[in-house]
Amino acid sequence: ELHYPPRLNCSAALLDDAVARGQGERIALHGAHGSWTYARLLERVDRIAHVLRGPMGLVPGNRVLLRGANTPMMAAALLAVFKAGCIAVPTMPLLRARELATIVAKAEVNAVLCAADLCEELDQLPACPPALHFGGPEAQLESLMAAQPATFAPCDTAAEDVCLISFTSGTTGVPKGTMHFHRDLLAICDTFARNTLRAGPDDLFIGTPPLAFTFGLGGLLLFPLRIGAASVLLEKLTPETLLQAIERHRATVCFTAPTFYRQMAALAARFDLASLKKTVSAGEALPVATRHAWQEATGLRMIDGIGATEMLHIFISAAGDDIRPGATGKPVPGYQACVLDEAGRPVGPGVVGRLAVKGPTGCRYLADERQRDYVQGGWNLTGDAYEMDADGYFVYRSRTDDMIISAGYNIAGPEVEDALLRHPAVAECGVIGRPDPERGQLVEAHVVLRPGHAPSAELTAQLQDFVKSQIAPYKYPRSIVYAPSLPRTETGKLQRFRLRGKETS
Ligand code: 3UK
Repeated sequence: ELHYPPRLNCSAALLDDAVARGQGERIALHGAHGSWTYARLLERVDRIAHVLRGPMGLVPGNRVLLRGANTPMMAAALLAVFKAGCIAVPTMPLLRARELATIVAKAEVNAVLCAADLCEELDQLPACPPALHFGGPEAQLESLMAAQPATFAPCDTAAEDVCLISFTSGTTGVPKGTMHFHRDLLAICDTFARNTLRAGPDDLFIGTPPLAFTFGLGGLLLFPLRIGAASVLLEKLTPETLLQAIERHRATVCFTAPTFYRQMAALAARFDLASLKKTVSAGEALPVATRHAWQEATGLRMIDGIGATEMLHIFISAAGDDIRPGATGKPVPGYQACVLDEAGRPVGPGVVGRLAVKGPTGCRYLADERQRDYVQGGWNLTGDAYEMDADGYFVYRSRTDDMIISAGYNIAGPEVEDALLRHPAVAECGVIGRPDPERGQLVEAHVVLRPGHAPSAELTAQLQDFVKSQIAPYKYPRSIVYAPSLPRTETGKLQRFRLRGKETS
């Protein structure tokens, strides 16, 4: 059971309380240009909060769009918006003007804080709310901050006041806004992070997910602050530069998506990764082949966890001895999950159905229609096809909409992908159903080869035979398309709709 006082400001609970406990001189954030102690971060947050409520003229409840890569300044801006009693609307750095315009309208944004290197797209908006830039040569925000008092009394918010409107990254293209309370930002620290991740004050967090994605907001900012630990915030990471950063900072806890772990596993031998203790994979399904490759390369057992923007963070996961390869895990303490049929009735173990989840952090859509269709009695339908095994472990099959139906068989693309990834020639792959006059849909694999391998008819036949030797033969990809790379979102998700849209011969 989680208990929070009825009046609660999450920023004060995370940061002011840490400094009051004597954490002030410990490092909170490492960035590319230096490190900030807890006291320094608090001071930055307080000055930004003053700018919001003073020169920017905002009042509690106003919505502030944030745009920036992972930097200490971006983290401070987020915490300042919460502290001022405003509502943060973080946006992914790669979003373009059109998507930003949708978010500005849907979330009724009142003001913008934007990293100087990302302001171009914003300048193209037909109606951009008042904006301040930070981190650049102009540094409008920083110069206003310098003139403000160094301490700000936290806005007296209710635990159930909205502090965050987060838009789903969307594998389908349409961004959906979800609302979260001050209480929720602490609740993810006190459920998944406390019970499953179990990190401590001497841990050093690192990873790729943007702070604008709740996977990153939790993993790289809220979780470390809640326990007095430190976090490394770096922009534009690649599998290679993330490995370098882990080695250089001696990071202990890493958050990223399966595709990054796959690529890191292939390079890991060149780095000293002995500092790493816990690695968390989320964003899309973790293939058993990737789990094994990572364990082989690092000796670490991956903590897989399914989370969603709607639920704020991870709600089914497993760590340590509870890990069962092939399963995501069990509901995180505090959450409930079940598998439902089309009519909304629970199905028994071993039957694939629609995943429903309920817990302290979900689920509130900005749009009422969505709330009506996807949330019933506090249960949220995530859009995932799952099955529960006899021991209560939840096994991912596919996104509900991505199940391939070929000649009457239901085939889950990720299962075929997992089989292909076990083949030494395959670096990345994505499996979709292509419309087919005879079979309804045809299983088609899009494959990126590892260096040293080239496409050929022989390789195609080899890969097909290989899949047939790993899983039921009817699931093998009748079509294989070779590609230099696969389309992914900023959050590491394969964009299957883009593979389906591709013309093939
Ligand atoms: C898929 C997974 C299988 C699944 C997220 C951790 O991904 C996050 O949020 P999004 O709203 O997407 C949610 C959807 O992504 N998914 C995520 N993790 C897994 N599928 N195994 C997994 N481990 O389809 C889910 O419905 O972008 C992840 C924390 C916070 C997040 N927002």
